[in-house]
Formats: sequence, C-alpha cells, structure tokens
Amino acid sequence: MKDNLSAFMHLSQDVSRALELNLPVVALESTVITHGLPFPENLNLAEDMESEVRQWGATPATIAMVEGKLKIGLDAIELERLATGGENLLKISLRDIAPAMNKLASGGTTVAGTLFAAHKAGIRVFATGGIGGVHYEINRKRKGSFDISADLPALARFPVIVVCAGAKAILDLAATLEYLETWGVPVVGFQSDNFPAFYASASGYKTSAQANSPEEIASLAWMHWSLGMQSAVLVVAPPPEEVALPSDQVKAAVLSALRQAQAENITGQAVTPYLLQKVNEFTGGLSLRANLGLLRNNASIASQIARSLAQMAPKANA
Ligand code: PSU
Ligand code: MN
Repeated sequence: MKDNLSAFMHLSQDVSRALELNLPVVALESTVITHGLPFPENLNLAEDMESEVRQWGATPATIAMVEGKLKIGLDAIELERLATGGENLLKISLRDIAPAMNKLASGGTTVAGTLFAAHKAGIRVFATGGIGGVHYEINRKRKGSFDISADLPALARFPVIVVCAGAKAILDLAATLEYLETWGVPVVGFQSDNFPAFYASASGYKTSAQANSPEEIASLAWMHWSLGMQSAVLVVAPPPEEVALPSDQVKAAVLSALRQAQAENITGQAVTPYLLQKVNEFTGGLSLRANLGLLRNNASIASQIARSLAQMAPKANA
C-alpha cells in the first residue's frame, strides 16, 4: 500500500484480492449509514448496495472508521454496528480522520473521507447518493454560516469516478456547479445532460458533459487521468423514474426545512443530517424512498463502470 498507510488502513481479504487481480471494485460510503438514513432502512440499504455490486460481478468495498482504523470492506457485524451504533459514531470527513484514529473512534466516512481512503487503497470507482456542496446561507447575519462541504475540494484532489444523483437537494446547486467548474472536475451526465436534483430528475442546470454507456465513462476517465489530471470524474444519474419526486414538492420541503434549521440554530456538521430528516418528514417519507432507490441505482451504474475500467485499462486499478 502506498504511503506506509497499512498501519492505519485495513483492506478486507475480498477487496485486497480483487485489487491484486485487477477485478472491478466499487467503494461505498458510510455516513449515509451512520447519519443519513434511519435504522433499519440504513442497514437494509447498506446490504442491498453491496449485493447490487456483487450481482454485477464486482466487489463492494464499504469504507468506514472502525476503532481507529480505516476499513476498506466491512464484514456483516461491522456493518450492523455502524447501522445501530447511534450517538457514539462520528461523521468523519477529511479533517476528522487523524483525530478519530488517534482516539480509536468509530464512525461513518463522508464522500470526502471515503474518496481519500478509496484513492489510497487504489480503488477507482465509488457510488454514493448525493455529494455535499455549497449550502445556502442559513443565517446571513451570523458569522461563520458560510458552509461548503469538504466533498468539493476532495473531488478536486482525488482521481476517482464518483457516481451520484447530483448534490443533495438542500444545497445551492448553482454555486456547487460553479465550484466544480473552478476546480476542473468533469460533471458527466449518464445518458442525459441534465444535472439531476437528487430526489428530482432535473434541476434546470446542465452537466458539463454527457456519456451514454459505462464504457464511455470509463474511457473518458482514463483519458482524463492519462493526461495527468488529478481530479475526480463526477458521474450524475437521475433517480429511477418510479421513485423520483416532482421538483416543486422537493423545493417546498427544502425551504421549510431550511427555515426550521435557521429557527433552531443548527450549524456545522449537524446541518446535513438535520435537513435530510426534516425533508423526509415534510414529504411523508417519499424522500427516503427516493433516496434508497437512487442509491441502489448508483451502485448498479458504478459497478458497470468498474467492469469497463478493469477490462479496458488493466493498470487502472494498480
Ligand atoms: N447524501 C445523502 N445522505 C447523506 C450524505 C449524502 O443522501 O448522509 C452525507 C455524505 O456522506 C456526504 C455528507 O459526504 O453527507 C456531506 O456532509 P457535509 O455537507 O456536512 O459535508
Ligand atoms: Mn458543512
């Protein structure tokens, strides 16, 4: 492993064998398990995403911090602990990795944290629900309310294909796309040039590129990295039609959630989980259904991309 990381990271046998043989591997994040979804949906979802990846003949690598080690590939007991662990589990972004290791803590890694770990382990494809991004200013008068997820600079730094349904619906999408443009991250629409709005299939914004097959995405990414580019390739796919919500309904729910967050003075790391939960209340559970459906869909697309990448570029996983 690069950078003498083996003291801090642990690859499961499955994942390390798959990487050695250049077989397709798909990284999966775990903040969605610890902080994004309620129990038992979170555990069912984590298991479903792994089996979706396996159905495509790829190896799932769910990534999390377990007692101070970054684990790449979890066993059933570890997954269950993350899903039921409650309050003691941390939400681990880039800044939190070393402090959490030092305290032998456990928790879910965000997109940023998972990107870091996946890249260090040599994994090139990662499926998630929605990335973090630029938040609306919840309270303009209060200093420090300016909130940009560490997911964005992480996408600029780590060369991994990230499959998502856009940025979470609670975010300022225009500002989020501007940030990605500034840092040279290709935003590739899967079979569409619409930038999806997480629960809804279109946001009104366009992607910077479109690709119509997993093969096309694999070759585009390979080209991007062969040129020496260091950033991620962000692949966006709309939620499956049968679970997608009308964008007006999403907007109304998000607006009410933002107002409540402001009234209750919610800040920092707590903002994203709070808003997601409120939106779910306001949509009568439909946003949760959409969230689960799109996560599975993204796992399936990511697996197909990982297969193509393993076939076309034998050194891509090295
Ligand atoms: N998308 C979801 N649920 C989540 C997240 C994303 O549907 O829980 C998590 C991801 O792990 C993402 C994180 O990286 O929220 C972003 O949090 P923040 O905005 O605090 O960086
Ligand atoms: Mn934040």
